[in-house]
Amino acid sequence: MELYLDLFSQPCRSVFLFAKVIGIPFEFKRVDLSTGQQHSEEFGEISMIRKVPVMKDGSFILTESTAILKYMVQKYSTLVADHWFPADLQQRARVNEYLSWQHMNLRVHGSKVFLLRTLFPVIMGSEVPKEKMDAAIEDLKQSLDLLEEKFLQNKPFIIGDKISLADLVAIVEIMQPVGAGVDAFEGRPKLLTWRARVTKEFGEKLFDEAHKSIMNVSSLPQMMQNNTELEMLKPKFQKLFN
Ligand SMILES: N[C@@H](CCC(=O)N[C@@H](CS)C(=O)NCC(=O)O)C(=O)O
Repeated sequence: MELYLDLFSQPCRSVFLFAKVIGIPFEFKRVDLSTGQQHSEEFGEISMIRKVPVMKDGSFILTESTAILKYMVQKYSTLVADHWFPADLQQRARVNEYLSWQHMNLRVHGSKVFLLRTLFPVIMGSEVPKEKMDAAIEDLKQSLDLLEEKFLQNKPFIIGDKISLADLVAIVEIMQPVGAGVDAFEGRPKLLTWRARVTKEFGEKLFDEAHKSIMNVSSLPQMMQNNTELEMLKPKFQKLFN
């Protein structure tokens, strides 16, 4: 199995961490988003969506992190403990509920804060307007409130006593604004202890390996300077933050 990844990307980290913690053998194929490798002819042959992660298993190519995670659960069912994606109807539905919710909520809101803090000034050539940053932080706060109050409640993990794909997908998204210097856990003791529990499931070493690049994200604008990718991002940023 080949996994096309860039660990700056949250969905890539979820796929990477899951494969590693379960012990699924794979070849790491780096797609460097900072230099725009997703636009290369070679990657275009792998995925016309031009986003990572992508999984290639023999001649079978799959995009979308949550589809890839579920594929790995089924393909390696003998290795994957049930709690990751429970067979129980309602427990599985809870995981799917979170996976569906997060795309347009925690993911979008955490990503916006991340992009404003890291790339907006270098791409747009100006400081982030205060009202835009305030609005993005407020959206993120609302998503984190929902993660705590609706999904986590007073349970150790989102579906109960054990970790599932939902916790994995949640933590990688929260680490994106954290990497950009916004402490999403501040004033949230419940979320902080949950983070410690989730990290422990993967082991500090593996968790840190996956998050090394995002925790050193301050070097990203410099890496991208004089890079054609910056110009390509400008219209996207104009649309996203108009
Ligand atoms: N819904 C997709 C999202 C994939 C995605 O947005 N990937 C981003 C990195 S986080 C990407 O490859 N962006 C490259 C681009 O937009 O040019 C998933 O869950 O896999």
